[in-house]
Amino acid sequence: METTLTILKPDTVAAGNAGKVLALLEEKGFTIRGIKVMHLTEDQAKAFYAVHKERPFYASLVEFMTEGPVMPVALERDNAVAYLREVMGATDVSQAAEGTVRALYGTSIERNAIHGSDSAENAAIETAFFFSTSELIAAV
Ligand code: 3AN
Repeated sequence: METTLTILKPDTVAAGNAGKVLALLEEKGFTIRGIKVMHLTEDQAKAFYAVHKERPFYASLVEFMTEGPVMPVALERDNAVAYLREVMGATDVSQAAEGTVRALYGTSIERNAIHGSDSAENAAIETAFFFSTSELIAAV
């Protein structure tokens, strides 16, 4: 079993799609180890996406991620990191495969509904960014 970190982004929460996305993830075999709803501060959003700080879309991304509440979720499943990337779909919604979260609920390359860790190493870092050990159900 592996743990990965997703964030239901402000567009998903504001549109009332959080429950539908969580249901889809559960149908795909993910179980929830930790979940919260929070409104990211600018500093938190900047820190979370620090890897992108030189990119032209960084300021806009930080603004988007702080425009309303998000839901960070720690998810467990066999092959969780790679499989979540598959279930999420491509970054650019217009390229996302049918049935993926981004194809269903995203609206642009930026407002793309959901975040998912891109490696096991980042999954551990990103899970720890949002959850202390006591806030996570023990891994299987
Ligand atoms: P992914 O979320 O698919 O791993 P990343 O890590 O390259 O994609 O990008 C992080 C976030 O930055 C994306 N989820 C999206 O919201 C935003 N983003 C990525 N590329 C662009 C872009 N070209 N223009 C605007 N926003 C972007």
